[in-house]
Amino acid sequence: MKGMTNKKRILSGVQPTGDLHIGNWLGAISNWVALQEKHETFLCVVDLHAITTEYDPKQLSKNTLSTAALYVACGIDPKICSIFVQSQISAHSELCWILNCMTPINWMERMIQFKEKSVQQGNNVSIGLFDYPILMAADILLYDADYVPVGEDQKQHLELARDIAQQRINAKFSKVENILKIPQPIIMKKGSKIMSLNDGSKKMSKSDINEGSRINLLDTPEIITKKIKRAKSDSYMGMEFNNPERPESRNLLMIYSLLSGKEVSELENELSQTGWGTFKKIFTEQLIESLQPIQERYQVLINDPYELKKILFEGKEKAEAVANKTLSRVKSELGFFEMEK
Ligand code: AQP
Repeated sequence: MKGMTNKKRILSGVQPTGDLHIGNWLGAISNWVALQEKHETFLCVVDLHAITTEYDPKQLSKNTLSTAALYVACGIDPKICSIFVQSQISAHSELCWILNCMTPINWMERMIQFKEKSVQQGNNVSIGLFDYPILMAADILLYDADYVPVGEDQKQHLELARDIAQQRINAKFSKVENILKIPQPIIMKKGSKIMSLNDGSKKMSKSDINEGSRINLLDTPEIITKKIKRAKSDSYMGMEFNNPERPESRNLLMIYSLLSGKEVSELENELSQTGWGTFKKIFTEQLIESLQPIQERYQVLINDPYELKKILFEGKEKAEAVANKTLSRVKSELGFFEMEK
């Protein structure tokens, strides 16, 4: 199970389901950036997950490339991380099938994200959406990941991956050594759940039908200004973090703190007498300033398809070698026929 280096290994990814928003960045990608130097990092664009809900085939490939370009634009260094596309490595689907057959259906019926997303979709819910957490377990377990940096919303899925690996594979089939490594979540305290701009009690999400509910990483300054102007506020004076009646104030303060590098307590003092109108102006300026370098780097890379594809090719080569090795180990331990022993 040893990796190519002594560094602990990380695996994470984002679905190319649309434009990435500041929740994906502050909750997930910025953590990858902070961890990449000290870890062996595998980052995938999880396009097989992206077809679990209604999608446009004309956009899938484009969104996949743009998601990968945004990883780099946000500070992921392709020289030290392997960036790859999930569907390019068939071991993900194959391990998913094996884990499907090992997982009790009642474990799946508890999954909150499925319950929430299936309500939105009415009669169109696919088996793929139900199976999403098992595919995610396969993604993680294939790489013998030590850590999985994700936002709060993915914590339950990670627990499921741990349970499948431990209880349904290792406990049942291991002979001497454990077959699968048990991964740990890394969920940062700050930014682990960025909320919608329209409703501070609801997660910011790519699939929210209301475009004004989120700030996308590629939104222009004009769009950002408009969205923040329309963002939900309240009738209180001054900005507060811990008042349960003010989830919108809490959310924007959290985002502002992450972008400016200032502590929330410091901001609360600074802004205790500031009204929403003034705060929204300061907030908008900060947001535009923080996103500008990401947008500039993105434009360079997206206009250089040769470089982008080279990054994804090299990432695939490294990732596939690791994934195939794990899959062979699992198949062998689970009793599948092998051509050569
Ligand atoms: N609002 C959020 N706050 C903090 N972290 C977030 N993440 C997503 N939304 C927030 C984290 O981003 C990573 C990638 O997420 P994903 O695209 O794989 O799926 P998701 O969690 O379902 O994200 P979305 O934006 O809500 O996408 P859709 O609407 O397509 O389902 C994960 O680490 C996630 O925790």
